[in-house]
Amino acid sequence: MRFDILTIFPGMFRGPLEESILKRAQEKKLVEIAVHDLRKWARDKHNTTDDRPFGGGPGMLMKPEPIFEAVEDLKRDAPTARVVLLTPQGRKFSQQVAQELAQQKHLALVCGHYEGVDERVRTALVDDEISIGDYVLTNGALAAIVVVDAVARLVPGVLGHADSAKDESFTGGGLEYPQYTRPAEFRGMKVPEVLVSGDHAAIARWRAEQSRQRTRERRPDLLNERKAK
Ligand code: JBH
Repeated sequence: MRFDILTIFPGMFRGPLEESILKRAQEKKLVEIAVHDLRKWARDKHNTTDDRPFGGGPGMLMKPEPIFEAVEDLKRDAPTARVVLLTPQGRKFSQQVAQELAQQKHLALVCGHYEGVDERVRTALVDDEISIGDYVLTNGALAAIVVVDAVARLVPGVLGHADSAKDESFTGGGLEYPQYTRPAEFRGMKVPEVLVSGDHAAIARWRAEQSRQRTRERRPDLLNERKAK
């Protein structure tokens, strides 16, 4: 799967994509991630990518021309690419949306900045608008990193088998049960007896009950979500 990212802050992508699972996925050629500086498509000598809003008001908007021309260039190589704008006004990102995007061969992610993006980018260029949650970020770069991480790990071969099974349990709607590793006693805190009992049926029952209880206490919305599906 290929990701093309359009941003005026390419430096923000350097660390996160070069560590751990995403790094290995790229080395194995399962995932290709290209980060493009939108300023490359700017026309004037100052490489301007934003401008003041018509009608007045605070803040700056991203100009349409550099974004349109960048996406058109990308589409020459990948005509089927799905173009996604990261914006607080988009539909809310979730595991379900990640699974949907993971079906694509090619994603182009456009990172919005400042107070927003010229409306013609939404109406005439992008296929989809996504928000990673209801809080204010300074720009879409971190949102794009979140989307790349969540989608790339769903590409076949990126995770080991143990991890992919785990993903299904989250999609199933509940929170994870408590987990422990050695030592069996740490600063007076003991691992629950059942986990060291060797009784696998009892362990499975305990985990299911803990997961149910934790979900009911902390995320009752997840229980309702499962019913709604
Ligand atoms: C995306 O998902 C977002 N939530 C909050 N702020 C944003 C800013 C730019 C892009 C988001």
